[in-house]
Amino acid sequence: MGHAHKFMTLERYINEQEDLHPGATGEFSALLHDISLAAKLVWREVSKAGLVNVMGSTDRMNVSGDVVKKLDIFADETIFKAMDHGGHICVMASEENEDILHIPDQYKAGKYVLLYDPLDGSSNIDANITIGSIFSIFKRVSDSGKGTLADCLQPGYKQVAAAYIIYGSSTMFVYSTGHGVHGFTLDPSVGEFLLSHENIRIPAKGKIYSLNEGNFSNYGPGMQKYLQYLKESDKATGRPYSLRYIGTMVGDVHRTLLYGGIFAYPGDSKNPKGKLRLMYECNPMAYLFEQAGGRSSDGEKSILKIQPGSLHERTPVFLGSVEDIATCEKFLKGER
Ligand code: AHM
Ligand code: MG
Repeated sequence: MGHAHKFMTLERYINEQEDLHPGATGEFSALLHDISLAAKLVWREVSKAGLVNVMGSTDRMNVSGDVVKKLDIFADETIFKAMDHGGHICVMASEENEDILHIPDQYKAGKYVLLYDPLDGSSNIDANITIGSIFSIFKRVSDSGKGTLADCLQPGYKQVAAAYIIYGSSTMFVYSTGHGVHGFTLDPSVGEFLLSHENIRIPAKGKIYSLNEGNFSNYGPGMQKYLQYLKESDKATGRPYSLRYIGTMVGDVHRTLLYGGIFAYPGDSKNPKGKLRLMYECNPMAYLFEQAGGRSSDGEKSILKIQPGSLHERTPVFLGSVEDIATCEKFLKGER
């Protein structure tokens, strides 16, 4: 036999983590289990995305005669339905919906709050390029009963967990509950997420940058100078950097977390706050980066310090290795 190897399912990992917290009621673990079920349900549809027109359905009906929903709407509804009846959540909010989402009256409201981006990178679906789902979890601040908008509008440092699913060449579940960042890869033949990346640590410095550089002419002078800098040749500082950009935040961020470097969606003259949403995209990813020993920034401070004013607000965002974010911030502040 080769090296000793034990299979660790996501389910078992979550339960063993719970045992480390003597006071735990199991509510939180149940919530995480439900997210992993939601992930599998969405993955099942995502993996068939290209078949919609093959299975004999010009009018967007599938073989069983159901009207086929757009995948992002399907993901949105599936995640809501997977999470609404566990008794652990009091309110949800999703990138696809204007207002907060209440738990149906017949179900118990719990102590957690869930915000999610059901299908990130949806413009990439038809080209069979990596997409993802993103989750942010808070504890409620209201006392009891139905959750409120105030429960949702908490700064990112108050998160108690964050996760993303990447539907890539493999499907992975990456999450943190404040004790490191752990990655699980789906074995589709058994339908289980298996521990593949325990305690992910982002390198202190990378050599890849990732952003939509097509917006270059709209960037401010600091950002432009930084990008010029990354492209200059200098052995000592590992330049030029390589550029990689998928255009799915989950994909670009996942690579950055594993390899290091910087992912950015800066503000520009057309969109001063950039494109990405604080509550569904930036907060959960910032939490994961900081948990993995990396940094998040809005250009000046940690993303996690932003006090949100509304559900769908956007923020410039920089995520990556400690050294790379520090260098970027210096350029943005005009110090270099
Ligand atoms: P979406 O939630 O509508 O898919 O948009 C978010 C996506 C991110 O995944 C990605 O980082 C960004 O938008 C790409 O934007 P752009 O096409 O401007 O580069
Ligand atoms: Mg998105």
